[in-house]
This record gives sequence, C-alpha cells and structure tokens, in this order.
Amino acid sequence: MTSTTPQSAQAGGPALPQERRVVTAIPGPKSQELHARKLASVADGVGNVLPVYVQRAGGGVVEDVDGNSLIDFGSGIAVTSVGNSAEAVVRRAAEQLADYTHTCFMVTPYEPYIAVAEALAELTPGDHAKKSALFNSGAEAVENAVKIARAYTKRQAVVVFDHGYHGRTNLTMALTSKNMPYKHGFGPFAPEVYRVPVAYPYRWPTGPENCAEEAAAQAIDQISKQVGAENVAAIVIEPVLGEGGFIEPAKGFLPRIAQFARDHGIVFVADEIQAGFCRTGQWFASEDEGLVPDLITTAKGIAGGLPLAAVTGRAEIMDAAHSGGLGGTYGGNPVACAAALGAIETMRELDLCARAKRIEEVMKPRLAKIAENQPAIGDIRGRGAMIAIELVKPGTKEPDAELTAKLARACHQAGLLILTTGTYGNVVRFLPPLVIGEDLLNEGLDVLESAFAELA
Ligand code: PLZ
Repeated sequence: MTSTTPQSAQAGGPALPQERRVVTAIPGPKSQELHARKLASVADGVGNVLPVYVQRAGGGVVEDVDGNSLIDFGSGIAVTSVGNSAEAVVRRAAEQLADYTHTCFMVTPYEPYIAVAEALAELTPGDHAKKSALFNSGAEAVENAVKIARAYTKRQAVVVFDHGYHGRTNLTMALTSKNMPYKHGFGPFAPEVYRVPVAYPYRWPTGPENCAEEAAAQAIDQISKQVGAENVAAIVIEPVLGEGGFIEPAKGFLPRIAQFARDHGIVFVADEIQAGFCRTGQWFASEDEGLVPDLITTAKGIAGGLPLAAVTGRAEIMDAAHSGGLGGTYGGNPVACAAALGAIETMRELDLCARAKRIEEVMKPRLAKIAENQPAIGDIRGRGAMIAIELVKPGTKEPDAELTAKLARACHQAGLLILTTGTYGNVVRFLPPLVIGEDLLNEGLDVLESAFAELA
C-alpha cells in the first residue's frame, strides 16, 4: 500500500495530491456560503455530518471548495471503497453514458445488467445456482428481499435484530431498530416485523464468553414462542452491524441463527450492504464464519459511488416472485451497472480484500496504543477497513455520546473526516477507501491521537 496507488487508481484530470491540507477554518468561507444556500433551499430533514462542500475527491482524500484537503475515513459511508472516481469506474461509466443512459431494463434490456448479475453469482458465497435482481438503493434491495422471501415461503413475518439497520423506507424503517433519527414521528410502520436480541459481546450482561450461545438461545426462543417459526418468511441480519455500532456478533451466533432458519424453512438474508465488497477483508463478511445465506443484499461499495443495489440468492427462491413482480424504472441503470463492473474490476486488480486486511493490521495496534492513554475507549472492534472504537465514561460502560461528538468535531477541524455511529451515538467508525495510502492512514491516526489528547 504505497502512496502512488491512489493516483494511478484515479481517473483523468490533474492528479489529486494525496495530502492533508487545512488552509481555512473548517468549514471555510466558500463552504459557509454554499451552506447558507443549502439551508434556504434543502429540507431541514436532510442533515450533513460536516458542511464542507466538495470540489474533488479521490484516493484517500476529499478536497473542498476552499482548498482544504481532508483525509477520508468515511468513504461516503462505506461506498467509495475503490476510491472516488476510480479509473475503471469512470472509464466504463463514461463509455456507457455515451452509448445510452437508460432504456429501462423492464422495457428493452441490456448486457451490463446481466454481467453484474453474473459477477454477483460468482462472488457471493456458495456454489449453488444463483440469480439476482438489481435496484437503486440499499433500502430498496432489502424491501425486495422481503418480498421475494414472502413469495417463496408464503409466510409473512420478518425477524430482525437489536441494533439492526436496514434503511429509511416504510418497511425498512420498521426493520431498523433505532428511533432517532430514523423513525421518530414517521410511523405507523409496516406490520409483521419482530425484533430479537443480537450477540453484542461488549454489552452482553453475562460477558462476551457466554454471548453467542445465550443470545442465540434468546433469539430462537422469542421467535419460536412469540412469532412461531412456521410463520417466519425471513430472518434479516447484517453480518457486521453497521449503523448499530460496528457490532460483530459473537462468533457462533450467526451460524446458529442460520441453522435455525434452515431447520424451519425460513429464508436467511444477509444484509451485506455496508459490510460487503471487500470492506471487511473478504468479498462478503458472511464468509468469515462460512455462512452461505439464502439471499444477500448489496449496495454501497458495489458501484464505486453510483447508485446500485442488488438482491442475490438461491435461484429457486429468487424465481418465486411472479414475472413482473419485481422491478422499477431505474433498477439496474446501465451507467450504474457499468460503474459496478469497473468497481469489481478494480477490487480484483488491486486485491482490495488484501488491502482491507492490511488496513486492519495498521489500525488495530495503533488504536490499542491510543487506548492505553485513553480510558474512554471501551472497545476496539471490527475487521478489515470496517473498524470502530466505542467510547464510554472511564471505568464504566456508560456510553459517552458527547465525547464522541467532540472527538469527531476535533478531527474534522484538523482535516480528518470521520463518522460516528451506534445505537447510543458513542461509536467512532473508520471506513477509509481501500485504496488509501498507508502514509495517509497513519497520518489520520495521528490526528485522532492528537484530538484525543486535546480533549482529555
Ligand atoms: N442496510 C446494512 O448500512 C445504509 C445509512 C445512512 P441505502 N447505511 C447508511 C443514512 O443515515 O441514511 C444501509 C446499511 C445496511 C441497508 C442500508 C440502506 O441503504 O442505500 O441508504 O438505502
């Protein structure tokens, strides 16, 4: 992972310097001007983590309109894993733009959609016959996975987990666990959604050793007693819970739940929207425990920043919906499909799974070192380039959302773009583009360390 890679992985135009550079206040005057226009013209419900307005982005940096260059530890929420404007993404999408932008796959189909479905069949876990359907957003993919599972099982109930996140549409709001900001005031929510415990090692009452077994037993007991396994169409879970706080379910929990699903004819859906496409050091996070989900939902990293999402799974399940039952005007847009083929090409060529693992190798020991002097760091977790720290009041497990917000602000001021997450708002998450240079990665961690020291 050298600093030359980001430039070579980036599309035309002058190479974007791979450096942190803070030349104005953050946000600077031009950003502030744009933000005033935003506040006057864009609905207040659409928030911003950091109102720094973007000029260019690529490799491991985001450059703003004031000439500041921020180290990117967010990837637009785990999307630009291949970097922004990755060469193959831009090349393929541009060629596609020139040929045709849209015909609607349901009207007159085209090859790039099929090529993406073929790639998904090849890359997702399991060697069974697979099929895919393409959509525009992660939420739309999850909704369709539920539609497909219901059509296949002729059952209605959907089981999800504490701390789960699956989107902002009506059904996916119901599937999402956190009220504020995702659900508050937006009900009523879709029926037949049931939430059960997840194996959250750091916060399991009897300790991490017992977590997998006890959580699985509780989840299965609740499903069996409160819903009835024979009524459940789908169990939907993120193999690493993203918005819930980068929770890795204790080892053994996911296989146990998947086995329960198999035993009862329930469709097991892995929501890999945030964790998939090399992010955790595997093509899909499910692979780490040898899971072969019946259906997988993907989005985010799939297309290098263009909107695309997919449901991929067992052919007999995918085919359960009647012809014409799945679709949408834009689903599998040809430009987004071309971008996905470019992103997948980049992941393969640069072996981005290996890079994600290397990012973990660099980050985890440095975070552990920082934690030696920072008792607020209660937990360091995640894998690959999906790493997080959970912040608590020292000596307790009481979430410290205030410190988390302050830390994020301090990092932003110093030119490091980081995101927070978690049900309690007390998790700092690190999602660098997988093509980030190792020097930038280390510099970002230096900034984090200084920010902690300043706040202590
Ligand atoms: N499933 C696992 O992580 C999106 C949400 C950002 P969409 N996560 C980022 C926000 O605050 O809206 C996500 C996810 C998982 C589904 C989704 C939904 O994907 O593309 O945002 O609809």
